[in-house]
Amino acid sequence: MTTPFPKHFLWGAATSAYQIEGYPLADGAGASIWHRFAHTPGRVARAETGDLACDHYHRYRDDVALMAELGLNTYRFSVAWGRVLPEGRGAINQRGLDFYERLVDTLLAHGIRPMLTLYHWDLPVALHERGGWLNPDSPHWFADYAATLFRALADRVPLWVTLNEPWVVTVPGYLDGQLAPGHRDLFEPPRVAHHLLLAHAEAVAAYRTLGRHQIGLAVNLEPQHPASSAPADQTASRRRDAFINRWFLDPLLLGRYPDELADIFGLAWPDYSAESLKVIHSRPDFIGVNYYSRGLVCAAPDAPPLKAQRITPTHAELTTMGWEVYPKGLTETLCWVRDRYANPPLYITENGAAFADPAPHQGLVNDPQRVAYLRTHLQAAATALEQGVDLRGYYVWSLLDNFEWAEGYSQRFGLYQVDPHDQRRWPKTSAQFYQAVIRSHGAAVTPASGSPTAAYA
Ligand code: GBH
Repeated sequence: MTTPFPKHFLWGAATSAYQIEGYPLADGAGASIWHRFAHTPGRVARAETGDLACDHYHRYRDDVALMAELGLNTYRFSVAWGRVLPEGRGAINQRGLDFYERLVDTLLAHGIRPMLTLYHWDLPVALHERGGWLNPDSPHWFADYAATLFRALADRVPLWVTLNEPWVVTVPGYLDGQLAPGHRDLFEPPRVAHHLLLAHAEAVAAYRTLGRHQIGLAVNLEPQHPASSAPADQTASRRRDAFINRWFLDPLLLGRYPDELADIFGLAWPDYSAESLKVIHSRPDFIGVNYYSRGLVCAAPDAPPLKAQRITPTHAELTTMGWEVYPKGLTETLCWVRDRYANPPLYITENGAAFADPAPHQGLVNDPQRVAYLRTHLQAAATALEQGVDLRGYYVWSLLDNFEWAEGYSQRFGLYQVDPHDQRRWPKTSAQFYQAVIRSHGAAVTPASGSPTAAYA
């Protein structure tokens, strides 16, 4: 069977440190803003925390064995900054660094290429107390931390991601207050965003002085569609597109922020120096796209600063996160990046869905909705490949059910079921499906016959 997936396509799964590791203070680690946030009453559903999570910190060998069983040839994980630098900067905590060295070596021993994310939202508290991402020194802190990891692991880790979803750090973190550090402020987000972009650019520059390449960042992208043909809804959807999809990629790849942002933030929008914008304007080696859904947008004059809001379509299939299942949007997003930003190499660094899975039956969790979600999104990726998108790999979010931030453990995205009170891992049918996809180099994405399960039965 023919497949549009190139021979050396990377087949992976993704996780992040605070969401799976557990024992966030073990072996001399410094606390992160997520540790603090989760331990603040009222912030996370049912007062759940990452204290135990999937105990991946101790069970990483078993988890790498699961990856090998799936047939993954790559795995995306993040490093907890505070395990390596408990104060965020200064003295290295060798025991923390050792964990990642062991993990990387175990992956390599199984032929699994590590993709290492330097920052997946867990800023050391010590740095937050110095202003965190609001401090103009924060880009240097990050670049120094990145350089520490490059020194230790650049010879063994071929793929690096600086930041995961700077938009989520900025907006839920500093504007809406839903995620750590939980600020609600209009003036902070534009400053945080600028420092994140500078942090990314400085880390990339440090990496390149080592003569290395394959460093990028991961952004959350979601096409924004107007809920009606009314001009007000169309304007609202364009504003939301600038706000979510172009806020970070435009300055990076085109050298300027979208005009809509100055309008959205009004007096809170800073007068950035041309010099700093020039530092930011730099092409990463690849863009990581995290895709989950689209936004259906209507005008909301009473909802500042965006004056636009997302509505939930009544007819559509929704995940338990309330996100519409919309595979076509993945093709649209990949083609949009290709056209707007001159065809950069791309990875789908996250794609997946939360559903209410049943308990395991005879050792297997039946999750037909996730199988369908993965199949249709992989088909959408195949369509993008056929249309000339330079897509190099795909990572399922996530390998394991894990700590889903403010939602705690209730939202389950894994290929393997994990109950935080009983650390056993149970495969889901989506794991079997993905294994068949990988084994067939993507051919099993398209069912061999009419039956939805025929391709991997
Ligand atoms: C990812 O972020 C994270 O990288 C990962 O850690 C997490 O576990 C995973 O997704 C699942 O949540 O209409 O304004 O509410 C998710 C990125 C960005 C997707 C915001 C949903 C909704 C925008 N999210 N988006 S809004």
